[in-house]
Amino acid sequence: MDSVGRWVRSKLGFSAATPDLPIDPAGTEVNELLQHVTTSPGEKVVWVALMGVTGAGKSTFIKHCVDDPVTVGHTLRSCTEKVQAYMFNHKDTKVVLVDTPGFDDTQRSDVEVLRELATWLKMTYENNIKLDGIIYMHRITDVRMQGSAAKNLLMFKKLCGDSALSRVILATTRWEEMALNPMTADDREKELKDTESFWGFMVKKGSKMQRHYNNRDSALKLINHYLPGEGNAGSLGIQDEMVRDKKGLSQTEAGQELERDLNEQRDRLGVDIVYTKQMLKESLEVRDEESTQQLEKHRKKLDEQIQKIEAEKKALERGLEKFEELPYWKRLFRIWNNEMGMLRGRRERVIEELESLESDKKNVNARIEEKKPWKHGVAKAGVKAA
Ligand SMILES: Nc1nc2c(ncn2[C@@H]2O[C@H](COP(=O)(O)OP(=O)(O)O)[C@@H](O)[C@H]2O)c(=O)[nH]1
Ligand SMILES: [Mg+2]
Repeated sequence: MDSVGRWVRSKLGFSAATPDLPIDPAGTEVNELLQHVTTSPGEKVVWVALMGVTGAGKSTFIKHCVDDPVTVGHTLRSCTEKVQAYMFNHKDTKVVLVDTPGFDDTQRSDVEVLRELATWLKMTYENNIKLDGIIYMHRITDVRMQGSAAKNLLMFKKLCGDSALSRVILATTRWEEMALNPMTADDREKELKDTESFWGFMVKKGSKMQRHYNNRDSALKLINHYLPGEGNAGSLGIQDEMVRDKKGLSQTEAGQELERDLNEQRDRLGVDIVYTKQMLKESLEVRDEESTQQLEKHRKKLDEQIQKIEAEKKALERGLEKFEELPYWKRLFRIWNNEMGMLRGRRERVIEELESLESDKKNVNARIEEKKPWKHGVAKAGVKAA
């Protein structure tokens, strides 16, 4: 048996023939997070999630607050592949900012994004982590609420549910880009607020609107709404649905919305394929080879798209990944990956501790030096004699 195999056997004590991995490493991810966020007695922790379309400015916002660098997307590829938490200290409070992927990820389907988000939200909720706030970011430069902006907003509402809306801040970004058109920007902001299906409904339910000016002060001003973080934290709609009501992902409001969207896409493709087949039949009858070739190509493409949609629907139906149902190698990888994560975290903390001890040692040495009698003009001999 290779060394990895031996390691796993020794680690978990199962027989290689009938592997049985009893622990759920997804839980250890949250444990690791909690270890990082451990507080001394009396210290407060405030959890704030950032949501919104890719490019709205979530990672940049975090970068303004947290010293550790966050990858900031300068291209259309979305950078936040995973839900990621970042912590910083602000006014005697530990603030944890949670970066989330948008529902327009160029690398992943909406179903994958929802599964990722839902898994994180479920795990944290089960570990008693509640969100004090949710900041929804939107570019004031967006001319219309269409496409990915509209989809993200709709999904956000479905994830949140009504009861969390009082903890939501709707933040507009990129104001400096509207410096030459302040009236247009003001009009857009007003439209967001006055249109029921944009932000109107949420504002009525207690969400606040605030401009974010792309600097640290402005970011902290937003965070200040959630300080000191006593008793305001609560769950999101989807957390209640999954944990309290024990709904499967496809049964949640957000899951249903995605299913509706997938069905619509599939129906549209279905109509297209009927027309294409009809035209194909006609072009075959008149032996128009060029058109036949093109139509065949188009039909193949449609078939592929339909298959992709069907696969997404199945993934949604499967719901959250269950550890026990993962293939063997994936379970091993998860365990290894989490173990590595824990060890890296521990190493960081040990290094921090060592540095702090090193600095203590220096201070103590300096004080010893300082206290030596001859520093104060007392002769060594004199001290000996005494
Ligand atoms: N002008 C301007 N650019 C911004 C602002 N916020 C973010 N950006 C830029 O927009 C791009 C995407 O930002 P990012 O924070 O990665 O967006 P995310 O996908 O929401 O995390 C980056 O090039 C940022 O520098 C803002 O308030 N003003
Ligand atoms: Mg990002």
